[in-house]
Amino acid sequence: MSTIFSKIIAGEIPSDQVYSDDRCIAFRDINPTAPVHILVIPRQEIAQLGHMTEDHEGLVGHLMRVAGIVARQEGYEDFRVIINNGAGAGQTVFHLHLHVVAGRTLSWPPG
Ligand code: DGP
Repeated sequence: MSTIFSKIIAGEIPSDQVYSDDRCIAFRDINPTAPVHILVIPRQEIAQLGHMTEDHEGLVGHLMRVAGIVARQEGYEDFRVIINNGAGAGQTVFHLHLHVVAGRTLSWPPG
């Protein structure tokens, strides 16, 4: 099922895009939790990490590499990547996305 992120990929809803290639896009989260809070999403619709198949391994590896690219682009070598899988884990948009968070002290464990 399509989500608001499909509309962002299609350009039907504006976003503050910071990266784009043939497999994914990255844009600033509308509700940032840190000075840098970027979402990296595949162009392909995959609802959540737990629905990944072996066929998606290359794509998801690419998303991870792009997380590093966008963090460095923002001037940060230290950053955190978060994937919420399922409503119980805080997922609200069911189109796979990596949160890339940087620019403040990040405590551990996360909430
Ligand atoms: P999650 O809770 O892991 O599913 O994260 C979804 C994130 O998506 C949340 O941090 C807010 C962000 N978000 C939701 N709708 C929009 C939107 O229309 N534009 C942008 N830029 N971010 C959105």
